[in-house]
Amino acid sequence: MSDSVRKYVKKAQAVLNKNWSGSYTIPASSLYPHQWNWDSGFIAIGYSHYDTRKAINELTHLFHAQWKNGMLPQIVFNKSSLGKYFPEPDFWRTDLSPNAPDNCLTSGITMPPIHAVAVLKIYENAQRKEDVKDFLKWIYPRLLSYHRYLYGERNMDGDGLIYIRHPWESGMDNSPSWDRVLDKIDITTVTIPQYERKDTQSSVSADMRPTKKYYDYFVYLLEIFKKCSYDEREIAKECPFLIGGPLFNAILCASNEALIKIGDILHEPVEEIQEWYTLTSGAIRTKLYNDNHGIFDAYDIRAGSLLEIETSAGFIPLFGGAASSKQAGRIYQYLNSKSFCALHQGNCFTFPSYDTQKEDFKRENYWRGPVWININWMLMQGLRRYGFKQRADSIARDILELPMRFGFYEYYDSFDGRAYGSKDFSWTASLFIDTAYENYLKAGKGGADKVRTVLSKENILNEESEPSGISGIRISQEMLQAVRILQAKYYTEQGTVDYESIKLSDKYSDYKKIAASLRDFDLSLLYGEQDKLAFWINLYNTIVVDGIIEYKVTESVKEVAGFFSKIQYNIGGQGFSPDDIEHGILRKNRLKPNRLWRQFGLNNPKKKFMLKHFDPRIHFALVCGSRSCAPIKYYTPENIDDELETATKNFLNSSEVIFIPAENRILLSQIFKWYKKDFGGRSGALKLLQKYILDDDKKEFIGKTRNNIRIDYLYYDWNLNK
Ligand code: 2M8
Repeated sequence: MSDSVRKYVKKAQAVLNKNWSGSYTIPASSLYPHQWNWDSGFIAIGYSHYDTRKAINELTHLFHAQWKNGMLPQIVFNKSSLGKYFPEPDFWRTDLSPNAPDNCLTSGITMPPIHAVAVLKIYENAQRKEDVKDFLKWIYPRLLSYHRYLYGERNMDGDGLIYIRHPWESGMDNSPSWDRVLDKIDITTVTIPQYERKDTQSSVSADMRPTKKYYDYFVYLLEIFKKCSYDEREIAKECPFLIGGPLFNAILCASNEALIKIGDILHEPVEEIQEWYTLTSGAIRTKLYNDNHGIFDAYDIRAGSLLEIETSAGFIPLFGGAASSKQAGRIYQYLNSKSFCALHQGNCFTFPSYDTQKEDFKRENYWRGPVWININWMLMQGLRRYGFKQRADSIARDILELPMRFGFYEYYDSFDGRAYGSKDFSWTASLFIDTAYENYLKAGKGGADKVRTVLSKENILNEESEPSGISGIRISQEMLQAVRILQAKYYTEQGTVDYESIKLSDKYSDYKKIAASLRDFDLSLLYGEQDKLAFWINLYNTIVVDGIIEYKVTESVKEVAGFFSKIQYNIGGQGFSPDDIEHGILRKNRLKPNRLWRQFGLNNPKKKFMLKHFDPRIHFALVCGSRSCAPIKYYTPENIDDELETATKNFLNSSEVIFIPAENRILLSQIFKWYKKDFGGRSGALKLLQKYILDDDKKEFIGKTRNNIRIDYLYYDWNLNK
């Protein structure tokens, strides 16, 4: 991990320390002085990377307040902080319920059930698994009882679509999703008790908080709960707000999956949980998906209809694996539009909480537009899960960049990233830590550094197959055609490679035959510079794929020592390795990083194949089989110039470039360190950035600060680009 990211991980840890009460972590001192339900789940995930004990304490404290019917309350009140928040226990009156816990003060509603996901993370990230086993045994039945409560008490039709009965239960309290339902409630004929809000008196501007009208509805719903003594059946009859939403249910799916894994670790039967997963994911797919706009909506149970409101919640089914692949494709299209910040769109920071094109989109008002880190974090994982790598990476960058630029705040402006809401917000800090570890620090944990095979001599990969029988220039044409077919079928749109499927396909055998024909290919037949550029770039990318398959690489090319220098294709009687192609031919024999000799020695006959011109944009097109490389693409001789422009633009606007203007600092991919000279040194790199970066503010920043910018380098993730 780069030192800068590490430094910010420390700052994030300081935020969590500041908010640590002794046995749990408050969300933020300005607005939220007690323990919050899903906040603690997210917070424990951050701790799991560096303080297992605290992660365990966080959830233990929360689950000590679990209700007797299994409900996990939204807030656990700290008796010594009473008087700073509304509503507090005197207003909730949970003592009216026989289910309320005996020794804790809590609210009478719940929140999205992220906790099993957090528990599994604690286990997975623990250095010593045995230290966590007791906790796992303690919390497993409690998690089960929480989920059983949801399936028993909040499952109106028994179809697994779990409902919430208050906007606060959604976690996205002020979301426009609820307006229509709340606006229908007639409160003119009922008396709303006197209450005094504390949130509008805090350091956070009242404009960013819900309006009085909506607070009246919130309070009104609480009155119903009290009238029903928190009896779920009574509430279900009385409450006008009963919603089966995509966020809550998708999180429940993810937690069911985690619970199954925890059950397996503890050798417990998990059939019941599997059934829950099937039910809820099915209900999301069939009941909540709205093909009209390609997103998941919330379902208003009272009205029996979908609430067609385009919020970030509608994308989260990807996180729980609940979307079908067709639905995921549609969602992805919508996500990749101006509405939710298309990839590399102007100044837009992903991922707004509400469609930016709607008239009532609000930049500053919480849950009505700004970017939230926890939603980003879930979407990032959902996108990865469905193979949308590039988009997931760009969200990872925003998760890191927003707090690094603007501080660990509650939420951020989608257009200029300005920070809003509470300062020093805990889940922003903890999910920053998780993202930093998962994307930078821990990268390589899957064996990226373990050498399994040592290649001590040249290994020709196109020696075994029978050649296809073609000859002359057709060999290179057919070769490109075969690569194009492989890319169309097995390179994802996001630039990752489906190695497992390629290996078994006929197309790969066809490709191998054509690769075998290269043995008789006369390279002097390649004439124009464009043709050569496209030929060599495509060949480099494909020999890497071929080598990965041949050597059964599972986690990283680093498993095979000598990968880039010893695997070769025999072309016209001479062996060409990826290093020959990159450092010899394409880089015109410039030095390879950390090596003192040139790829082609004085009398090396391959020298004559070096390109006439060196184009630094090749660094954004060559794919070394790793996550930090550019996404893999096929390059055409006719359009190679435009294609290299696009590849460069994509790479420079991806998570491999992070701006921290407050510190006059930019974090760049290691590629810029290794190939500093190729880019014309520091000033060349800055010029390149200024040319290709899309965000106007960042362009201006480079222009103004050029001489004082400090450049640091990000961790290079060598895990396989699968
Ligand atoms: C916000 O909600 C609380 C009520 O639960 C509030 O506005 O007072 C939401 O952002 C919610 O998702 C979050 O858990 C809570 C504490 O961070 O604040």
